[in-house]
Amino acid sequence: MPSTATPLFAEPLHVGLPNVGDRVRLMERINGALDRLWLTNNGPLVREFEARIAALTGARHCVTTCNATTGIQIAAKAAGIRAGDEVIVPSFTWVATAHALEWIGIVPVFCDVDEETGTADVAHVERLIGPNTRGILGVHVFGYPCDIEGLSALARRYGIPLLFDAAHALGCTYRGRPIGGFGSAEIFSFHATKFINTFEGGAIVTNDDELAERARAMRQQGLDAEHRVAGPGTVARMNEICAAMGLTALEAMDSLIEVNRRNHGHYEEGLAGVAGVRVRPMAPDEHANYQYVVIEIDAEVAGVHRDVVNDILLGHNVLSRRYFDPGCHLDEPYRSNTSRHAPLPLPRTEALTDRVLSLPTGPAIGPAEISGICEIIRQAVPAYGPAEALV
Ligand code: T4K
Repeated sequence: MPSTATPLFAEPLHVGLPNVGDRVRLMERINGALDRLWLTNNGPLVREFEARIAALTGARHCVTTCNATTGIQIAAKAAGIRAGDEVIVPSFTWVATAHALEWIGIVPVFCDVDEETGTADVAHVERLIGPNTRGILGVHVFGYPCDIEGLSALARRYGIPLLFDAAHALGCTYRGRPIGGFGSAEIFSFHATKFINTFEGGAIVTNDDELAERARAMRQQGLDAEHRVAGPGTVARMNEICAAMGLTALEAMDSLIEVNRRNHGHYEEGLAGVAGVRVRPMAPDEHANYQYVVIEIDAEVAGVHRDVVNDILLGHNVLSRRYFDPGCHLDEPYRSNTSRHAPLPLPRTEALTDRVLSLPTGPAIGPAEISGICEIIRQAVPAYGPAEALV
């Protein structure tokens, strides 16, 4: 940890502070659930939340879950992927993407990414397709949509399901269409740190009627609409309190995007001209939720490594996060068995993971805080030249 005598910020600035929305509305909804004494198992708030997410994404079905990790597992099973099958996933993601599969015996095989978008490199995905490949799981990392057209063409050619981990991508678009309606299914996260949160939660969104029906049964002990056991299942449903939070947060969605977009712009202005430092852009000509502000620090050009800047920020109470370093292929259990999980080196993932740093955003911070954070970064970069002391 750095030794900063006086931190610039007295209170910590977080990445991922929850967006709560109108607290009075939230409590009204929670009180309604308590009055009804209907707390879980497909209650009215969950059904309303599912309808809102389906409408927002333009997809026919939304099946909520207790989190996205379990959502990925259920979506994979509902798409017919079985234990022992291989699924190609990018290594540049939160480890949940890979662990969700590994935990149920599906083998994640890591592909490299396109450095500009951070998403799966379609050519590399194709090179990894082998006799045991039964699926592709793309990740719209930081809300940047995958090359959906390229991955869809591969999935069609090889006759395998295509899923998307859309944990970061609610409110984002691909070629003008909302994320949520692509591939066999897309999975959102509504964890507390996500753009729209339900304390904990997730959703499988799909246009496939049968996949939706299977997923709906699987998340509730395999019970079908007539309450008969139709197959194996687990318990992965969302409860009414979580849906109350989700509905309330959704009401604030437009203003959240506006705040995040403004903050993103302030960071771009504050770091403009700092050699070797850039704010990762959102996809051009698309809608984005701007939930993550991710900078890249090229150590050779900036004259300082990302980790040093991170330590300096932490010393000033700016709780930046190294999302996502290292790549999953270098995490246990995958790095011990690279011949199974990552048959090739992943040079672009490793270059990217060495540069990225997520910075605080959201309604809790504004231009003054961002200007302070940018000043800390500018002073940390020798290539930028000496600046006035902060403290
Ligand atoms: N796929 C992708 C691509 C994902 O990024 C994730 C989750 C998933 C799948 C799985 O989704 P879920 O199954 O969880 O629904 C955080 C989140 O916990 C994790 O959900 C998220 N990705 C990941 C990118 O970030 P951690 O371990 O870095 O941090 P955490 O949650 O302890 O706290 C992060 C920051 O947020 C801290 O500075 C404190 C602040 N915070 C956190 C919580 C929970 C708050 O201020 N309030 C809170 O309630 O993983």
